[in-house]
Amino acid sequence: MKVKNDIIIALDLFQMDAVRKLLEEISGQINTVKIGYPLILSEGLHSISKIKEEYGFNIIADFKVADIPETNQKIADLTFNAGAYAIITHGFVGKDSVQACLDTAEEYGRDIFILTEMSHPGAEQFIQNVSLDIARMGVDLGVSNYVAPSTRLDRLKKIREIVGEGSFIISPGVGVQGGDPAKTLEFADALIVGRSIYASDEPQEALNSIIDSIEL
Ligand code: OMP
Repeated sequence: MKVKNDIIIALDLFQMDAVRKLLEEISGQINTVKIGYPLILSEGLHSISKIKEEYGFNIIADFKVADIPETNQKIADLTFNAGAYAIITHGFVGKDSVQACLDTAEEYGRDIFILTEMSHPGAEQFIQNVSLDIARMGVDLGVSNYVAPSTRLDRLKKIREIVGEGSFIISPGVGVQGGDPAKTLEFADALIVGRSIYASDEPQEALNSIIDSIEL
């Protein structure tokens, strides 16, 4: 997967009009977006197909899938059928649930990302205790894409060591949550950035300044 400028935009907006307004400004500098519950619950699953048709981006569906295998399979099937390039799945539910997403991805020739440790403070309460095991499970299952936090670089580094240089790590938490773009890219392959760009009065400038800070 090649992410242009190493930046994935999190489109946590409620309306396609707002998405289009944002993308009109920045679409030349990105090729990958992440779409999650805010847009899908507001505008429907077909927002994936619409954005794909209109912009040709790779779309990562952030559904943090965390159910029994049979339900995970249904969710993944709908998501890939809508045109998503990849789906983000939780790992704490165990290997059979992850395997269901992986099998469905393989049927479509697509990918999954396993969410290891989350970026918010509350992640220290529960998921941090098992996040390295989640990464190890992903390696055992042959998964090569992971989500890991930019807000705790020591943890991101450990997760990189477990999944290896050949795996692809995308990292949320840059900007508003406190993560540093350049330092994060010492361990991750691409950044997930939401509010720092879409909530800015000048999204293009906000994106440029992140790109500049990475290139320094
Ligand atoms: P900003 O904090 O606005 O840049 O957005 C971060 C994006 O990454 C949001 O879409 C979050 O839902 C998502 N995210 C996290 O912030 N932390 C995580 O641990 C995992 C994710 C994710 O799976 O994308």
